[in-house]
Amino acid sequence: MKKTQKISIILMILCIGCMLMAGCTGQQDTATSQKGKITGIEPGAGIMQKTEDAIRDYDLDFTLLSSSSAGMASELTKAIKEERWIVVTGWTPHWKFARFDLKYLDDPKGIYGGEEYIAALSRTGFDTDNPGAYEILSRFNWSPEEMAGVMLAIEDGKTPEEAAADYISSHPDQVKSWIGDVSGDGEGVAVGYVLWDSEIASTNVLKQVFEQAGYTVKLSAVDAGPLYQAVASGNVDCTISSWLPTTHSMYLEKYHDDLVQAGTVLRGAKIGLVVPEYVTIDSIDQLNSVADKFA
Ligand code: PBE
Repeated sequence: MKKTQKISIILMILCIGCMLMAGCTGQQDTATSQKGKITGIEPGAGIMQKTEDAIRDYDLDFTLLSSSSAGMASELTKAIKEERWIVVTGWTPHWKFARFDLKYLDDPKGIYGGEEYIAALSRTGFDTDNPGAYEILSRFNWSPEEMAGVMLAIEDGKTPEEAAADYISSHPDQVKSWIGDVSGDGEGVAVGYVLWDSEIASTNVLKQVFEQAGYTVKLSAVDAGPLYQAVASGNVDCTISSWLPTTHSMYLEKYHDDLVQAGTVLRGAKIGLVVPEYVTIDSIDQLNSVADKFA
């Protein structure tokens, strides 16, 4: 064989080898590009940042899609109708647990914390500027079931105002225990909140409690980051959209010097990754083995 022939044969073998390898990695690419999707909510929500941490710490082959609370809920509803696998950023209280059979995936690394509570936060100086309103804010508290009931009424078609008014008229003793002998005389209270289903429910109830006590209430809906900033800078008086100790740890770290924790609105809250019951895994660390089912 001539030297040139030998070289061309070697080149051919090399080429075939390369093509085979490319074919293989090509296949691998399709496998790894079948990344799973986690259906999320607004980027500023604490649960979104915790989910980025979970993707990193569990080394998940998943992408987090941002959406809105309402968008997440409608994706979940659609998937369940079609019995498709879906994993969403979920939290309790939420009407979805009354509507569907769902479960939290176990979180052995504890990224999402344990039991959460919802805090009432005020700007510094609100207690002395408006002691009556501060008193109501610090006494306002209810159970996860009570909050979920108002959320479900809204999901079933009532406006937040109607659902809050129904709640208030059917819980006169509880409302009396929040108001006590405070009387507002038309004084203004600026309340900030985020448009999460849970906070739409609670903030509308609080608004009507303040109004029943004689205050004039201005609600402002903003994202979580701007909300903490607004309370810390005194642009709003208070909020009951604060989930602690884990969900909003990043915001509390940043603003805690300029915020007052006025009270505890609710105990027994929770955040995490939520799937329908028919999804056959139970833990976040099993997600990678079925990533393609969530693609
Ligand atoms: N949530 C509802 C919020 C707090 C309330 C769980 C979506 C969050 O993740 O920041």
